[in-house]
Amino acid sequence: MAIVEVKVPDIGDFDEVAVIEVMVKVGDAVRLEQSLVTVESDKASMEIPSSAAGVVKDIRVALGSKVKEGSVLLLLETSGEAVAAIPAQVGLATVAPAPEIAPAVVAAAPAVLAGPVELRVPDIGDFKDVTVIEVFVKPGDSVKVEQSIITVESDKASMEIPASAAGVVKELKVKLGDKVNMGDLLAVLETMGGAPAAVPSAAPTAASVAVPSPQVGTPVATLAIVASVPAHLPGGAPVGLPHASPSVRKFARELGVPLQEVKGSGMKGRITEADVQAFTRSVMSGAVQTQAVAVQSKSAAGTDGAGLGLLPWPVVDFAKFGPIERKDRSRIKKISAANLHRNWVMIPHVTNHDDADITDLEAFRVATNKEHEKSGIKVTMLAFLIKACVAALKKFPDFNASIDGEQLVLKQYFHIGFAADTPNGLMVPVIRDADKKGIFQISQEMSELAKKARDGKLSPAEMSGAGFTISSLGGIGGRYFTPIINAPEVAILGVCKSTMEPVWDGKAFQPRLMLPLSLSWDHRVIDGASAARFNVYLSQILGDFRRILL
Ligand code: CAO
Repeated sequence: MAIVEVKVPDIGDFDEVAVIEVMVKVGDAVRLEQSLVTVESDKASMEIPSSAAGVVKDIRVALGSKVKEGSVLLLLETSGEAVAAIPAQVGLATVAPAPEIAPAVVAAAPAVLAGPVELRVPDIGDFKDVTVIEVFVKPGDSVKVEQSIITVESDKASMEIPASAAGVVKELKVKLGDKVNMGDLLAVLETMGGAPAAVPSAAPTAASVAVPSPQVGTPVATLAIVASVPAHLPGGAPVGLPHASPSVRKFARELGVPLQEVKGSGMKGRITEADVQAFTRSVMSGAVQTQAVAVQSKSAAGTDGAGLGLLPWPVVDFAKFGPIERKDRSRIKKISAANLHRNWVMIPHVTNHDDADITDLEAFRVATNKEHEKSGIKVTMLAFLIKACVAALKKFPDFNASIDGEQLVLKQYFHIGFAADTPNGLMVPVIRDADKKGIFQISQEMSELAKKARDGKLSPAEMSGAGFTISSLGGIGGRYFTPIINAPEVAILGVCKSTMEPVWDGKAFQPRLMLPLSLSWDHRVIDGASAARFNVYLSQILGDFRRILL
């Protein structure tokens, strides 16, 4: 076993190219020469293949990362023989240098005079008989210098050939499917006045980008710009880069169009700009849903993961490994699972943890219960937490809010949900208008609602309308956890078991009863500073309830 760094090979003059696709993830087994990432400049994209076979241990780049020759892409754990082909430290750099794509060469270009100018295929390295797969211009079109006029493609790569002069296309000498070679005439331009600001015909240019040859370890340059992977439709597993030119991909990115969902109408299923526009129109008209939207609207009970581009859920014959028993999941468990799944996937959760000193509050609670023993009402810590949260929600109204399209709905009522563990699963009854109720009333209502929940007798009305929820595991144990927000709420407080801890008072450690708090919040609405302030304020109130009156 050895760890090998896979690096960006010599990619010619392409400096600081962006990673636009990462095709593997940690744990994947990759073959020698398997494409790992796609990088893109403004004119070309290329897949970078693996220099060794092995298992991906660590990925060092992310979408959007800028890389250049020598940048480490990932770490592979290889078996001894797999690395034999290329020494780890060499990575992919055993390739010949490559020149950059240059504008189509102007043959016999007049220096200043207006008149016809021939655009020819520049030096495209070792590429012979490449196919014209896209023609961007037609007679009568005005073209600017550097504007792409055609795309050519070999079996491994495609590249756009830009114009070297500005002018009006007088004659087009190629059509889709033609095979072209260096020096072939592509078009004749009628230039204007002082044009062309041209590249001299003698300019030594080429259009190849170097990547390793299939003969790993042999230093020869071969072009491998764009993978020839056909476009695929929703439902199909993404298998690589959609078949489209860099400019079409750029166009799609600008519009936020998921190119892998666009069906290409060009040659060999190639996606054209018109396909991207047509896809956008169908999404806007509602005729087509993007996969992302489809996932959101699909029943959250879905477990196949395919809509998210994840691996399918593993299907295992558990009985193969030992005795098992199968039992149906309860209706409540299935409903809450579907809701929790949607909330976890759709809400960007963050959880802040803090501790509150409830030494005095707990002493007060115990004394109160003793004093009112005969009332039959047991005052709970959760009742105090509900009141403390109401005070914090008044001070930080964004926590008692919901997203509604472009707007934030700020609630002026204080209905607090609390998670109740029942034999059938999790339920969330709601204490309405908690701001208007005292600790006794809240404790009593909570105990009634919790009983109803356990007996399966809660009405839908008793479970709706909460603006904020508390999930208390204090009666069970644990330190901290990450509660899942109960949509459409934007925050939830998780509470665990309080414990006596030594707390430094500036002079000595004092035994204090500390309550662990875990506040999960929706980062679309709330930011970390507000969450920290909310927790601090809550802790202050729990530390000294008189603060509620301030
Ligand atoms: N720290 C230490 N002790 C605590 C405590 C805390 N934070 N909170 C409660 N306790 C103690 C209580 O004082 C009580 O002790 P006594 O019996 O000696 O008086 C004991 O723990 C049992 O309390 P409880 O949990 O039954 O009662 P509660 O009012 O605190 O909570 C309810 C009621 C309905 C919230 C609770 O029974 C429950 O169902 N909790 C689970 C919630 C849950 O499942 N959350 C996870 C959701 S995400 O999956």
